[in-house]
Amino acid sequence: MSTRFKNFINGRWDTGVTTGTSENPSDLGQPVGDYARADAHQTEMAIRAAADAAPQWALSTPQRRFDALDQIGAEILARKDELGELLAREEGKTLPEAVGEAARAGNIFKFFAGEALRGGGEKLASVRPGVEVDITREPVGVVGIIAPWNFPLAIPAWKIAPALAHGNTVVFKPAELVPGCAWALADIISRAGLPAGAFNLVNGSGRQVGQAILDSELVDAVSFTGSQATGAAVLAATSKRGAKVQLEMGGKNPLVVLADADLDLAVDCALQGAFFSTGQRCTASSRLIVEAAVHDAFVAKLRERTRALKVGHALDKGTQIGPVASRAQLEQNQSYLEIGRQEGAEHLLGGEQLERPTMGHYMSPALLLAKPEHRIAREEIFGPVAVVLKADGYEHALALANDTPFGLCAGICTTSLKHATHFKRHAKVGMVMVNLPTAGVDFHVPFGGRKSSSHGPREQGRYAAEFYTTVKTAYTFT
Ligand code: TXE
Repeated sequence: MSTRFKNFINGRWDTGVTTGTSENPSDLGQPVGDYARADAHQTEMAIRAAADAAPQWALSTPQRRFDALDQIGAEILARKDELGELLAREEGKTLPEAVGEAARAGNIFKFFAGEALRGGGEKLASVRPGVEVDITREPVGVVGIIAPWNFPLAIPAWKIAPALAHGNTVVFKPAELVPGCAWALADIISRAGLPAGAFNLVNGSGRQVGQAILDSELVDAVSFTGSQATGAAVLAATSKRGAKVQLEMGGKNPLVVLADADLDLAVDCALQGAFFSTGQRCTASSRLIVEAAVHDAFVAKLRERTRALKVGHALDKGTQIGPVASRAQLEQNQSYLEIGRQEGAEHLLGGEQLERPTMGHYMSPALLLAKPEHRIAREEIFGPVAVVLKADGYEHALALANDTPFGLCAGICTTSLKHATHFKRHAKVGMVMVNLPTAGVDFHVPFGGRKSSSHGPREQGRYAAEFYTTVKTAYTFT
């Protein structure tokens, strides 16, 4: 098989130093394609190209940046079905989820096309006579973007689009599981009229490509989404040399169900939040905290609905839960189920590895009754595994919800305005949902968390400017 998914460095498509294969987790017999893997040296060439292009792109007109991003967004939207199919084959989420993600990526580029025009600044009177003060935002420079595999179009889009919109140049390193999606995005970006080097795609390992981005003095800022362990390494490396850094590192998101909730709505929220996208979302509702009065009724309903979910090939009509994205992730899910059993959690259903007509990483969604101190109730599993915790009442539920090192998202199902309002105020997270699953966010508003979930300014929406620009204050005496 010839290398289909190449790197894009300094305006040219390049082979790597080695070749990797992108698997199809629904059908291991039908790989998606071969891809070029770069080493540290090739990564440095991409970084140099981005640094050389930075002054020109920083001074480009807002119209030029608008046109480029608008064109990218329009093409993604026009081809969302085809891109969605590629995404479903490569990452394993169902076709409707994948097409929805492609559309989100297109909308993100469209939104940031508008942001290029809305730049602006402030003019203030000085405290000194005859002096004027201008406050403007300037690009940061070269941005290194290190992305995970679980949203292979949307997450790169919500990092690349604001970077370019605000006049930065980009070196993008995708996760190794999803080079096809990265290539498709780069292919579209390559035709948008950017100067050579303004956008670069470099596939390869975190150890080589990722590390070269972190260590380069030419990279002014790094935006990372991935695991906590890698996030800590990214923070250490970038802090050492004083680069700007933004980290998104997942969650253990609580969904509180109070006794006054609409129980069917609450079960819907739990089912969607915990298991859709095979539970591989940083915003997944992985801790279901249920008030004692409705605990048994809620668990019984959720159990029935979970049992009925159809696990299958990502492209099959009727599949609700696609395969787990990789063997390593499947093994991690299985090992957490074993840890749960050893800790004394009550395994209610699911977690079996399933056989389907094609060989893939299929696993049924799992539900367990756990205690707050269990590891399965504290650590991010990142699979179709949810735990139920029992709460005595609202105050106890809130305390359990906040009893976690993470702080990305929290949800509550209730018909009480008083409790909903209190929860919005007191949940120690970056995002709160009322009568909605914890997963499922808009593309035009800030995204991010607190505590171990996030570090640095928010992503997405107007707030993205905090990371992708630096503020300049200019004084003029006239
Ligand atoms: O993540 P990594 P992986 C969690 C989830 C999952 C686990 C492992 O629990 O099971 O992480 O997934 C790059 N320097 N999440 O291995 O390693 C890497 O190549 C620079 C949750 O995919 O964090 C990839 O591009 N970069 C999360 C990116 O970092 C390095 C989403 C993320 O990979 C690097 C993904 C290094 N030394 C995983 N090492 C969420 N909650 O959204 C790796 N990378």
